[in-house]
Amino acid sequence: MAQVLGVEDELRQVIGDGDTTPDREVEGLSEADLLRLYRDLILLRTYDERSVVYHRQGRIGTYAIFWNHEAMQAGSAFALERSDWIFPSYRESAIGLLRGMPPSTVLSWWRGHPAGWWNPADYNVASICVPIATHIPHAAGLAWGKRLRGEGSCAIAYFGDGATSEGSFHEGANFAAVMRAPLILFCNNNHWAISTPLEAQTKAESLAAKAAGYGMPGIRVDGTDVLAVYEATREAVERARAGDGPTFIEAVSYRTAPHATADDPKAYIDMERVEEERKRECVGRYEAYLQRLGVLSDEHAQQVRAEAAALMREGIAAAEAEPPADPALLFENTFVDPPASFGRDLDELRRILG
Ligand SMILES: Cc1ncc(C[n+]2csc(CCOP(=O)(O)OP(=O)(O)O)c2C)c(N)n1
Ligand SMILES: [Mg+2]
Repeated sequence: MAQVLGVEDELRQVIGDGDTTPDREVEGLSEADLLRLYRDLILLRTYDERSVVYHRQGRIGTYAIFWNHEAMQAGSAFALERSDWIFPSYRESAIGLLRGMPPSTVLSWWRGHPAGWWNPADYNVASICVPIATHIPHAAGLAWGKRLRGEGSCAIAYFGDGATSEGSFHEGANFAAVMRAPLILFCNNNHWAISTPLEAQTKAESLAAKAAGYGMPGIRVDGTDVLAVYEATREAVERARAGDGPTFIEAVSYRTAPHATADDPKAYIDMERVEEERKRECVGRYEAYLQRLGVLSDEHAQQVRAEAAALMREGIAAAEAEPPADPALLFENTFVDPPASFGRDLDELRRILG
């Protein structure tokens, strides 16, 4: 008989509210670690806020905003080793920055320029996945491969609440569990799949509850609490490395920005709830926690922000300095014997582009 593993209903939290809910501390994190995590959060926040500006200025194309998702991304990535693999969705487009990828690479991706393509093996970060959930079987396969080779590393796949309704999610989760693949299934539950609310997405009591059906543990964590996310992911990583298979993490938040720059959520979202959620956004919460601990000075915070802003300025300048891409790229590597029409189409494209 397959064993049904525990699923948690409680939302795990570490950061209190500075009032009635006390702060906890995460065992094993030094002050230097806490500040490194702060830097990661600020890097992502700065990337996101600058990207929205660059979009408005016409310097990048459509962009999937991740404002208030930074804690999920930075907290979970912090629990990984460099040898562990990251499979991002479009919502985690800039997660490579945490592995030393230059901002210009990610900005180029959003500019639709080939300079935005990277070799996944350089960072152990897979390509940004736009077709919902299709990277989950890829991540499960890579993780299984790591297990077969006895490498001791693991993989994490990021996806949203909407992705849990896709066949690829089911296939990847089931396969990972059956093969005891060292995989972390990290679900960013921001309550919306564009304009589809969570209530219309599933009848399950929680998304973590789905883990029971695959015979893996399910953890629910406050997605705006970077330390709770870190702690939960660290547990899942330990489980994976010990050969105990995958874990499903449901990180709960509420989407406080449009789905992407092409979306107007006022047409469907409860804007009062958005305002409430923005008050407890993840970067401010962590800053307040560090200040209560006496770990973060105003000067240090300013310095970290200034460094991130400078990186972004360099990043957009480098992305814009790329020479235009060769339009032939659109036609190459599709067919061994390209149809004759491709040649005519390419000539036409060159004529249009001047
Ligand atoms: C297979 C597939 N179907 C539909 C879409 C169009 N689409 C883009 S984003 C999105 C919503 C996904 O919501 P969720 O999984 O909750 O992730 P979030 O955007 O909230 O991070 C949809 C349906 C797509 N990209 N891929
Ligand atoms: Mg969502």
